Amino acid sequence: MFRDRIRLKMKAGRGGNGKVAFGPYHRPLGGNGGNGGDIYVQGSESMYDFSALKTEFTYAAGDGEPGGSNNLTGRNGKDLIIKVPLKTLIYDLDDKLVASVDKPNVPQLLLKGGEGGLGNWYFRKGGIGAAEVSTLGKDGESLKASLVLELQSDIIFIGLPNAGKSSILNELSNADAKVAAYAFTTLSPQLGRMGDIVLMDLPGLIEKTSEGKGLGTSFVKHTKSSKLVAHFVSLESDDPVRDYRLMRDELKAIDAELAKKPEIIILTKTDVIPAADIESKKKLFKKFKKTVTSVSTFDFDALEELKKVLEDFVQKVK
Ligand SMILES: Nc1nc2c(ncn2[C@@H]2O[C@H](COP(=O)(O)OP(=O)(O)OP(=O)(O)O)[C@@H](O)[C@H]2O)c(=O)[nH]1
Ligand SMILES: [Mg+2]
Repeated sequence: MFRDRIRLKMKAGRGGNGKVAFGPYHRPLGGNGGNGGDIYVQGSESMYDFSALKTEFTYAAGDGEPGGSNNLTGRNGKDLIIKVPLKTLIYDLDDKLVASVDKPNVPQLLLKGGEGGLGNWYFRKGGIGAAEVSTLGKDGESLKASLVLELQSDIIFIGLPNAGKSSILNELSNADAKVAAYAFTTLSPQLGRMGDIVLMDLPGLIEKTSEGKGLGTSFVKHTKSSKLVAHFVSLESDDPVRDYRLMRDELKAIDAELAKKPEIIILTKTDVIPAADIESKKKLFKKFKKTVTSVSTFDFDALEELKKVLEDFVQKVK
């Protein structure tokens, strides 16, 4: 199941205790404890949601080892790196933003491990009595956090259910999204990579999505980073222009920012109408003053052309 919001418990390692030990002639020789391990978060480009993370367990870094005799310092606890999808926002329980992970493969320190305690060797100059002294390792930082995902993409696919969005995503990218001849096949955002460009296929929108019909608007947060909207309209419809207008109105009602993004209109399933009619269908959309292109999953030339159009479009708005 797609998860774009989870709670996680995390705890950095505790410092190891300082040691009280003696060498010959009662010389203090206890070492310091090792430091507790830190917790890092790191963005991963191969994760698209939080389903790989475990909510029922505490993510813990290793504790530091206690100090040893002969003034040996204990080993530091092992650091822990938690991988998260991009972009992940991490909040504490007071809803304060603690970290934002928006770069891949760079570990970001989130929680610091506790310092190790001091052994009695450290206190050797303290005079009588001090020789018996050592301190305890400190607790590592801990956090009960909410993680919120904002998926990153360059182009978002929108349109009515069944318009052919996922089919085209699969043709243009490395994605393997589910395709079927019924509405709401796609239940969560699907990402695919077309060269450097990230495409995001969204569940189909319908009239009154903004009022909670269909799959609702919970995905809107994932559209923020997108530069472009690819609006899919199926030529199977008896009135593609009406479908287009309906969706535009709906987009405005769902999110003003989303509706303002530059848009390209993609007429799909050209194979279901006579080839001679394609141009006239495109002309119907001229009044919207947007780039209009057409495609069919059965037309390899058109798919290649669509790829180019999308690449140029991203280039232009960059
Ligand atoms: N004839 C024809 N059928 C197509 C074409 N593209 C997609 N289809 C079919 O249309 C149906 C819907 O395709 P999807 O890609 O699942 O559509 P979608 O827009 O992702 O649908 P939702 O996820 O429900 O919003 C499937 O049965 C596809 O096989 C096309 O170019 N020509
Ligand atoms: Mg789909």
